Amino acid sequence: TSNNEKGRGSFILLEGCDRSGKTTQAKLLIEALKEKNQKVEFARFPDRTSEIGKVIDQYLKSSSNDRNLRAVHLLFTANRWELMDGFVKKMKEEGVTYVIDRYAYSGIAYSMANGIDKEWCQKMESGLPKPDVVLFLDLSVEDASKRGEYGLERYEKKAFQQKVRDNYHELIEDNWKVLKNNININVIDATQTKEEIAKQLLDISLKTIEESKNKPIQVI
Ligand code: 2DT
Repeated sequence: TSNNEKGRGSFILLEGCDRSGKTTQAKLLIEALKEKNQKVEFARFPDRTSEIGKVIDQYLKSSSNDRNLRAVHLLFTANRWELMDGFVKKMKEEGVTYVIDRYAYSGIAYSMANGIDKEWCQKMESGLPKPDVVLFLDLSVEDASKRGEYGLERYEKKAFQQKVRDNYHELIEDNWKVLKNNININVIDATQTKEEIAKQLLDISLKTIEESKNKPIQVI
């Protein structure tokens, strides 16, 4: 429940592979929601500014393979746990809606691509706040790679991205049943124009804000 007379804000999550347009669309969505007089803030995971985030940043930028990949998964997870309390407080007390770029589903899809089993990954995410809606920007690796060179970070390679995309699709197919509660997920065709995508995301987000304002925040 909420201390805010207008109800709580929503947790809107953007997910997808590298180059699927998440960051661009997050920015557009925030501008559009502000125009509709919504209180809205942007966040992203990993958040590289915290102490844990700095370690993650080093990992992503290095090419050495001497790290234990479960320990790496736990760093990303810890980064969510350390920040979500503050976000939930603002959603409840100030009615702020969060548009978040990546979360636990990136965590699971990328760690699975590193060979870690799905069930182990999901256990580490269990109990985190659940997004009110997931907007999955779906783009083939072929189309994504046409958007220009991948960057230089560790996971920005075609073969790895293909595994990540397959994992996302596996997770979507069982409706992320691997997670305790079903997820409200929308698969968005990311080959559409920027404007078409932005309009769909805005419509779904406004509906979500309306529907969740008087409902408690659930956990995954
Ligand atoms: P950005 O390019 O969006 O900064 O992401 N990743 C992300 C994981 O492996 N696990 C996670 O839990 C999260 C949130 C995806 C940097 C890379 O980090 C990956 C790409």
